[in-house]
Amino acid sequence: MKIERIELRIVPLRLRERFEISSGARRDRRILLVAVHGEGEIGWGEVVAAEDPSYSPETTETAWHVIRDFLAPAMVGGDFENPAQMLDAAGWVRGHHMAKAGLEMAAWDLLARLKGVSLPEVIGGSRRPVPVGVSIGIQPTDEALLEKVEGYLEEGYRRIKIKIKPGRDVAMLRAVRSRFPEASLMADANSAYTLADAGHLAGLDELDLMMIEQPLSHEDIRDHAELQRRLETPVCLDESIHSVEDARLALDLAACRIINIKPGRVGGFSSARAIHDLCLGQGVPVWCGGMLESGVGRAHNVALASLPGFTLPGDISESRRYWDEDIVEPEFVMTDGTLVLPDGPGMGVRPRIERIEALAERHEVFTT
Ligand code: NPG
Repeated sequence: MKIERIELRIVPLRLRERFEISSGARRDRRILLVAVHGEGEIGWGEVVAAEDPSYSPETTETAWHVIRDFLAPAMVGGDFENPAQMLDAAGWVRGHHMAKAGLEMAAWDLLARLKGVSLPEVIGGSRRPVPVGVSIGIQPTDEALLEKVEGYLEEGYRRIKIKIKPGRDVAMLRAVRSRFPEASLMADANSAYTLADAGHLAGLDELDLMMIEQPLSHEDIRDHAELQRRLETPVCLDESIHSVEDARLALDLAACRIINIKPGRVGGFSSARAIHDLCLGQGVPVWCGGMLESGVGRAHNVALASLPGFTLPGDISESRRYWDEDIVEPEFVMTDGTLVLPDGPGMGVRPRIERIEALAERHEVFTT
């Protein structure tokens, strides 16, 4: 696989609704798209870093800098057997998983196109319908939340994730549970609590939640193990897991019973697959997280979620849950609570290049 040219674009897109989590709110995304050209085909990827460093230390701008100054120069002009080898060309670059993942996933899409197979197949999955869920940001009132939950259940989402923070947690979720006794519900705290809150969080145990995601610090694994001992509700780790080594430590310490795998957070499909394989071997369920992606990143997430260990619905909702108009065609439309990639080589959906070019606020091309 010869890498002849790498292109970066920032495409501003406005979410249909403001999305609030425990660390802050966002409405305007700056989607960082990667196009990797080689042997007459183009592979597409998305860097999922946010606009500010509130979820991860990476941002759109740090990713642009690291790709432009370090990653792209190490890769352009190279001839690689596979995307993992392409990443190795910049193996000395520490961290910056989201920047690396954007390139690596574009290279997987390129490889699939060159082989004439679908992206799910080339990474070890299959083109199957993937069950999906929806993530609801913190709402101004419980009534507004109940309305949202009802709407999404009617649309057919297979599970509902609700963002929580101190003061908007146990009582709020109790109201949701009593209105929707049968719904598959989970909570996501995005690191808003400490171990001192363990007694309070145990109040969730009567609500039959599928899990509580990342209750404690984004750097922590040890305290999560202590918290999991005190909770019946399964703990799921997200922010704390950056690599298969982190996942191994978390499972060895029983710090969680479920892992959220976001390919961007862990540095791409190769790393995501290693975590998936580890969890599958130990009977630990995984699901694919979301980062408010455009259709490009969504396609990669659907592909990843087709691996056999992804037994729980992911944060991979249909295009219209996020955007008035997506930047891929066809857009993602849910059928019976599932998404599937269209038939065809690579990620199946086509980036709408004219719209992308018209919207792009920055564009840079790297060649040899
Ligand atoms: O549907 O893509 C989606 C959003 C899923 O809740 C979601 N993402 O903490 O997992 C998260 C959260 C998030 C989104 C965090 C954007 C940071 C930025």
